[in-house]
Amino acid sequence: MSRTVLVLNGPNLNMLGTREPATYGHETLADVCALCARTAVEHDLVVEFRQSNHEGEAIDWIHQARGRCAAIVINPGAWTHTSIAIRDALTASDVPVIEVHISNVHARESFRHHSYISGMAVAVLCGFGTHGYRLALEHVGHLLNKKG
Ligand code: CA2
Repeated sequence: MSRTVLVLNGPNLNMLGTREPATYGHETLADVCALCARTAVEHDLVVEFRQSNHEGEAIDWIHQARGRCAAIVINPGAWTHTSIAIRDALTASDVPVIEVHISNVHARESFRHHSYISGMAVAVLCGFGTHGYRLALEHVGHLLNKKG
């Protein structure tokens, strides 16, 4: 059984740690990648860490996870609130999805309150900062260990 997890980050998340520290903290995306790599080792997972500003590229990566990845951990960034295409790709992948947001989107502007992804995700984490990525991967480990 695969223990590979696609950790996919959407648009502008490459800017993490460079602006808006009050909302997103000081850690860079490279720091988040390192956090995911450490967590993967602890839970015997293999992480493929990716970021794209291009929706079609992200959709291709999601399609490629089908039949290959045990889970997709996704911070869809602003696509959360706009993209039926990302949701459809995630559904078509037939891979369990955990949605992660660094900030608490429900405490922010009303346009961030709706997610096209949450309705098809097995779990949603928001407001835990970058620690949310660790929590998501720990949950993947837990789910896989349960399956045996
Ligand atoms: O809280 C999150 O993780 C979000 O997914 C981040 C998205 C936002 O559109 C969602 O509503 C919530 C934005 C990502 C942009 O990240 C930046 C980080 C630093 C500087 C500029 C952008």
